[in-house]
Amino acid sequence: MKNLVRFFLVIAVSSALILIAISSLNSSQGYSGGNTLTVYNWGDYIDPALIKKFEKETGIKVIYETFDSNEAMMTKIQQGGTTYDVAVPSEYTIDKMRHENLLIPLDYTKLPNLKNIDKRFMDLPFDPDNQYSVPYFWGTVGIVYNPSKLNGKKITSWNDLWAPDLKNEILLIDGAREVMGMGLNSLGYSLNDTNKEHLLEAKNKLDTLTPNVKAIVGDEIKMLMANEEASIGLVWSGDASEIMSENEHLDYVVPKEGSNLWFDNMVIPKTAKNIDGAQKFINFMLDPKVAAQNTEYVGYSTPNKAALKFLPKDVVNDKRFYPSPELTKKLEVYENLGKKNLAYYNELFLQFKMHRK
Ligand code: SPD
Repeated sequence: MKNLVRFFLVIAVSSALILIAISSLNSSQGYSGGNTLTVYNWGDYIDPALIKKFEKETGIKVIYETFDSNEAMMTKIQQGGTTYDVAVPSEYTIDKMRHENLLIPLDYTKLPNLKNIDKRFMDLPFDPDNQYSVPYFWGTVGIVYNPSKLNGKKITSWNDLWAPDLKNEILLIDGAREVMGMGLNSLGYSLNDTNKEHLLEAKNKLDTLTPNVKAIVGDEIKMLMANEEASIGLVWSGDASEIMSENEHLDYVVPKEGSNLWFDNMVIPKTAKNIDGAQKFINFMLDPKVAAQNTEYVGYSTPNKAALKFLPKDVVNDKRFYPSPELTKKLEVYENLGKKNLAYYNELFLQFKMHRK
């Protein structure tokens, strides 16, 4: 009998120890809830000092993870097994996420700083009434280039990139819609085209750009362009602004055929465990001084109107990065084209990447 009691005691103690081990493993892997908050953002997209400031002000510990594409971010959230409290998708992905019931509506009583956002960035078609998302950064897609390495030649058109003397001179950001978009725009098609023949035509045209493409890369495009490893880069405007602050020989242009106007917004995914903390974090990022500090650090354009007065005049007056509403009206915002069409864009982009090998 004594042995039986000892046996059950050993089982009970070991189970308790296993449970403690699992729970401490979870917290060390960044599972939020309680007094932690898990933020899932693009790489190089926040001033780390602001995370520290938020932690100090609120006593909430931030676990910070990054992604490099909307597709990767959304797949991770769909798969479950994560506890992201705040994420920062772009517009067409926000539309997808709200339709797939992956987002929690925001509580505006907890977001007083929302008043600081310029009204032109609110209530956009991908999230009517901003039920699920609030603006973080915005910008365009364009070409950063080095005129001194191009004999002073100016780049104005997507088609300039196909010049035979640009062999191995182009870096492309690793984004399916951005690269396919360049192919589509260069042919005069819309960035939201779903005509299969047009999409295939765009991919075939991209294949002919291959000799000029040095590499398809992620955030390292900034370092490579600033170090003059290539003379042309397909980039998001904020990356161009950061590259140009490192190397003043470079310039940025939105090609004359048109391009993409994009918006990255903060959301609370269904995976959230600390909704109150998420609202606090979003409200913190909307503070004008915080937004200005973040803008100076990251280099992207802020939608926070009240933050503009804390930023250098030459930054906010630079029409390449703060284009006028008249110009932005001529650009296209990516639409949520539906699962099948988006999968086709991704498949063609993958084929283009394989074609290079
Ligand atoms: N390194 C930060 C990159 C953020 C880019 N977001 C732009 C998305 C456009 N669809």
